[in-house]
Amino acid sequence: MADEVVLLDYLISMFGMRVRIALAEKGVKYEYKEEDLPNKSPLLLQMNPVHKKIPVLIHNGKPVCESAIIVQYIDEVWKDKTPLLPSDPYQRAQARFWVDFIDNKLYETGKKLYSTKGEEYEAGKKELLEIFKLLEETLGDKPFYGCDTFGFLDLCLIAFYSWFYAWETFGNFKMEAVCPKLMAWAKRCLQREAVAKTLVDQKTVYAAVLDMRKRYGWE
Ligand SMILES: N[C@@H](CCC(=O)N[C@@H](CS)C(=O)NCC(=O)O)C(=O)O
Repeated sequence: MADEVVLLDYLISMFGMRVRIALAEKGVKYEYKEEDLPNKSPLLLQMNPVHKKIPVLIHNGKPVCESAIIVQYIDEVWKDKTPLLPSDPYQRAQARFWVDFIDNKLYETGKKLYSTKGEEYEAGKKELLEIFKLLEETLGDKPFYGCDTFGFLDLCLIAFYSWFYAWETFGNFKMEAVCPKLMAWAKRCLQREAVAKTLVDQKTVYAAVLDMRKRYGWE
């Protein structure tokens, strides 16, 4: 019986984009269902009752939640296609460590640039630039985090690329000046079809952030 794969998602979500890149890398066909996050569907509430967040992958009726866990699940289930996680246990642990770092730091820090003012904004901007410099240092002179090939950590980080323009604009800085090697890495990732066709245009994300600022009174 063919796999039934449904993805509950939200177009500009970096977490959702991770899952879409992984599905594209593996060539998995799926049904995409866009959520209206202020009015979550009964299906989302039923499938992710703990966090009530997208993305949720529903595989043959069973939900898998949390983007990094979903990407690892996809890698294990569709293992005949190019693997995403490193085969070496130590490299795998390292990749998971940095994805966890990104998950704990990047989204919340980036958010401060368009949702706060004054000291909080300044501290957020400083921290964001430090995070990018640290991520650049971690990459070193390798072409990808997965060494010679695009892998789990590359995938989980490049999904944030669509948000770079919004952060640069609200933070009044240029990624190219802060972390040129990281930007060269991003360009290499963008050469992959699965990445290029999945990432949402940066100006679309910026417009959505402007809209969010109005809606939540962050202006
Ligand atoms: N740690 C989660 C984060 C997912 C997340 O924050 N999703 C947001 C959209 S980007 C969401 O569903 N927000 C709805 C809400 O918080 O009510 C993951 O990696 O999947």
